[in-house]
Amino acid sequence: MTTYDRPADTRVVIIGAGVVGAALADELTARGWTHVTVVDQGDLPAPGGSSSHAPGLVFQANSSRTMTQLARYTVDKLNGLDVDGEPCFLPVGGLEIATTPERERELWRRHGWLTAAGVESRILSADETAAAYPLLDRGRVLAGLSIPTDGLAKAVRAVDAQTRQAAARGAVLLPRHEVLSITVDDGRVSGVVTDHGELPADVVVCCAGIWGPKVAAMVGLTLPLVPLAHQLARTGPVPALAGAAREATLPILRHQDEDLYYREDGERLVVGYYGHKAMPVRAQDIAAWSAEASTPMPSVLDFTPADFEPAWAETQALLPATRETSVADGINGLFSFTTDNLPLIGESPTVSGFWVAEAVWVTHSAGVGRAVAELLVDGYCSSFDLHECDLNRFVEHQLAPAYVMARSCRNFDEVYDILHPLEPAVDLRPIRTSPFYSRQQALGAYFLEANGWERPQWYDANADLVAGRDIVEPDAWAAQHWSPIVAAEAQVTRERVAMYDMTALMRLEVTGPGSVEFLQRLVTGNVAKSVGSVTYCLLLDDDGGIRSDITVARLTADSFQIGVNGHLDLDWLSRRLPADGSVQVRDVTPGTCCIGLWGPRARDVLAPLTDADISATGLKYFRAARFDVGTVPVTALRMSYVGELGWELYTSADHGAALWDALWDAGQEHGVIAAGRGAFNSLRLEKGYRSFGTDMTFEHDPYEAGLGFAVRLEKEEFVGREAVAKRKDNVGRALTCLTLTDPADHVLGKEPVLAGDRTIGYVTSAAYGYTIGRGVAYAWLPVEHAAVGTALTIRYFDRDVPAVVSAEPLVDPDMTRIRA
Ligand code: FAD
Ligand code: THG
Repeated sequence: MTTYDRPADTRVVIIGAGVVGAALADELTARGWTHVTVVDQGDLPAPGGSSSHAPGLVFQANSSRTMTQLARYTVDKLNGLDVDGEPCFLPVGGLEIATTPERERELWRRHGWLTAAGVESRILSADETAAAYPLLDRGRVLAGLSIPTDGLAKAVRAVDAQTRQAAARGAVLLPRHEVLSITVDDGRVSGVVTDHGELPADVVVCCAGIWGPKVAAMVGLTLPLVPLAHQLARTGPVPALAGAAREATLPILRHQDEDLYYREDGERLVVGYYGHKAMPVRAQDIAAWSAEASTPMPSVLDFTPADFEPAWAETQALLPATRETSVADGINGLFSFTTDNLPLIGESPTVSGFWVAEAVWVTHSAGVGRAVAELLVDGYCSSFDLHECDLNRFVEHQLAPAYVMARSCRNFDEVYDILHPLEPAVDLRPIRTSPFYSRQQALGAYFLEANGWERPQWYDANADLVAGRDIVEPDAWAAQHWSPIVAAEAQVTRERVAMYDMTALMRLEVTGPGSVEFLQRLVTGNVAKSVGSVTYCLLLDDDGGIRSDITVARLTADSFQIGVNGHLDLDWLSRRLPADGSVQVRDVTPGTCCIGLWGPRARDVLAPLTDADISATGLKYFRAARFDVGTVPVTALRMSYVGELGWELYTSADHGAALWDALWDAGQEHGVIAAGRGAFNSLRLEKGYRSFGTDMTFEHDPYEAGLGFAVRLEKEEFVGREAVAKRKDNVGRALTCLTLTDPADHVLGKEPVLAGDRTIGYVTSAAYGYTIGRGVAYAWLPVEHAAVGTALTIRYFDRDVPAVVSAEPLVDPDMTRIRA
C-alpha cells in the first residue's frame, strides 16, 4: 500500500539560495520536478548567508554514519561540478592532527568511523604528518589522520553551478525577493508572500539557514537551532607560501586539541577558531540583506580580536612560519547549531507542505539536497538513513528556548572535544524525573540522561554485590561511565530479581472506535486480537524500511497502549490519523511511570502483593492485564527486554513511589535489587533484542534485521507490505551476532568489522555479556560472512579484536526462563 502520491508538477518554492537551497533545486529538477522556484532576499550567487563566506572545508569524519554519507555524496557531486571551467571542489585532502595522547587515540576512533562508512583514511606517524603538512612544527605533533578525499568546497560556486543547472531545467530563480509571510489554507501551505507579490505553492521548503527560525515562525513552527558567531581570520602573506600559484595545495588541517582549523588561500592562511565563548544571536535580530547596507552580508558580524588572541598564539606555535606574518582581517560569521549537532530535515507536524532543511553545513549540503528531493518525490529517502536528522525527533521540552539555547551553546563549546558515547549532558539537569527519583538517589544511582529523564546507569548501593564475582575490568576508554557494579547487577538479574526504571520508554495511547482498523493499516503484525493481547511488530516506510519496532497492547476493545522508540513514532501515527476523528493518539509517558520487575524470582515478589492470577497460565507471556499491587492500580505487560521472567508494571505518576516501595519491601526476602541501564543493555544484547536507531533504522528491512517473524504478510494491507514482500527473498546483508573471542576484550559500537584486511561491515551496538563471560557485538555484515562460526576481527582503536559469528540468542534460546 502506497500512502504517498505527489505529482511532478507540484509547485515548490524554496526559500533561500545558499548551498542547501541550491542543491535541493538541482536535485528536484533532476528528478523531473520543474515547477520549482528559488527565492532569496539577496543577490545570486552570493546572497549574503553563511554560504557566501564559508571557507568550505569538507571533513567527512563524523560519529554519525549518516553525516559521513551525506558528506561523501557532497564530495562526489561537487567534484563533478564547475562554473565556466572553474571547479566547485579542490581535492586537497584532509589532515587531522594529534598533539596529545588522548587525541592520538581519538584519531584511531575517527579512522574507525570513516572505515566503517566506506571512506578511505590512514593514520600517519609524526614524521608522516609533518611531511604531509610542512608548515607544522614536527616537535608538537604525535600523529595524524589523513583523509585523501576531503577537501575544499567552493560554496559560492556550488550555489552558482547548482542553481544554473536547475534553471536550465526550468526552475525560476528570484533574487532580491524577501519572503514576508506564508499563506496557509486549511492546514496546508498555498503560497509564499514576498515583497514583490505572492507565489503560489503546494510545497514550501525553508532553506533559510540562520534565518530559519524566523521563516518557520511564519507558520507557527519552532525550529530548535541557534545562530552562533564563529571566528574566521586571514593572515597576511606567509613567506613560506610565497609564490603560491594555486588557491590551495596543502590538505585542510584540523588541530582539534586547540579548537582550530586551517586552509590555504594563496599566500595566506585562513584560520577558523571555536575556542572562544559561544556568541549566540537571535534569528529575529539578524538583518535582512540590503543593497544599501555598508556590508551586504548580514551573516557577518564584526571581528572581535581579543577573542582570537589565544588562537593566534597557538597558531604561531604550531605553524612557526606564521610568526613572520600577522592577522590581516577576520569576521565573526554566523551559522546554525542545534541541540544534538544534527540537521533539521522534514515536514512541519501541523502545516502540511511546509518543509525545512536547516542547520546544514556546506559539507553535507549536496547530500541533504538529494535527501530532501527523495523525500518530496518518493515519500521516503532511499539514499540516506535520516532518522537522526528528522525535524520531528524532539519531545516538548527539547523545543523550549532555554533548552535550545543551553544545549546548542554547549555543543559549540564541545565541538572538537573527545566525547565518550555515554557522555551525559551537564546543563539544565535534571529536566525530567520519574516518581522513583528520590528512592534512586538514596540508593546512590549514577544517573545518565535519556530523552530528558534522569535514568540510573547503576546503583552504588549494589557495590557489595561485586565481591566474589569474576569481573573483567575494561580499558580506560570503555571504563568511562562504567562500574563493576554493572556486571553484578546484570548477574543478579539472572540469578534473582531486579527492578528497572522503564519510565523513559515512551508510550502512546491509541483510542477510539477506529483504533483497530487504523493500527492494522500501519503495523506489520495482527493487532485485531483479544483484549489483553500484546503484539510485537514494526512500522514500515513505503519502501519497506523499518520506521520503528513497537509493542501494541490491547487494553479494551477500543484502546491500545503502544510502547514506542521516540517522538518520531508519535509523529508517524499522528500524521496518519483518519480525518473523521474516529481515532486519537496521545503521549501518556509524562504522568505515568513503569517498573520492569524481572528475574527468576519476580513472581515470588509480585504474587503476594495482588489477588490477580499471575501464574504462567493466569497471565501468559505477551499478555496484558490490569490489577492492583497493594493500593496501586497497574497495567502489567508480561514481557521482558532483558529476557527474564517478569512484567512491565505501569501506573500513574502519583502511585509511582508506592509501587516502588511495595515491590522493594516485598522483594527483600528474595534478594531484590534496583538495577540500571548498564546491566539492561548487556542483558538485552545477550537475549538478541534489537534496539531501533542503533541496530536497525529506516535503511534496513525486517528480514535483514532478523525481524521477519514480526511481519504477517498474509494479513490485510499495511504500509510497506508490498515492498517487504519483494525484499523478503532478496537479503544480501544481515544484522549478525558476534562474540569476542578473548574474554578480556571490549568494544563499544560503531567499529569496522574486517575479514582479513578487508572491511566488510560495522558494529551497531555492543556490550559485555556478563552471563556468557565475553563481549557481544551486533554488526551489519554481508550474508556470505554471517554464517555461524565465521572468524572475523573488529577494529577497536588501533587493535584488531578477534570475534566469531555466534548463534543467537546467546541466552535462553528455548525461552524456558522467560516463559517460566
Ligand atoms: P545560507 O547560506 O545562510 O542560505 C540561506 C539563504 O536564505 C540566505 O541566502 C538568505 O538570504 C536566505 N533567506 C533567509 N531568509 C529569507 C527570507 N525571509 N526571504 C528570502 N530569502 C531569505 N561549513 C562547512 O561545511 N565547512 C566550513 O569550513 C564551514 N566554515 C564556516 C565558517 C564560518 C565563519 C561560518 C559562518 C560558517 C561555516 N560553515 C562551514 C557553515 C556553513 O557555511 C553553513 O552551515 C551553510 O553555508 C549553510 O547553508 P544554507 O544554505 O543552509 O544557509
Ligand atoms: N517494552 C515495551 N515496548 C517497547 C519496548 C519494550 N517498544 C519499543 C522497544 N522496546 C521495542 N523492542 C522490543 C524488542 C523485543 C521485544 C519487545 C520489544 C520482545 N521480543 C520477543 C522476542 O523476540 O522473543 C517477541 C516475541 C513475540 O513476538 O511473541 O519481547 O521494551 N512495552
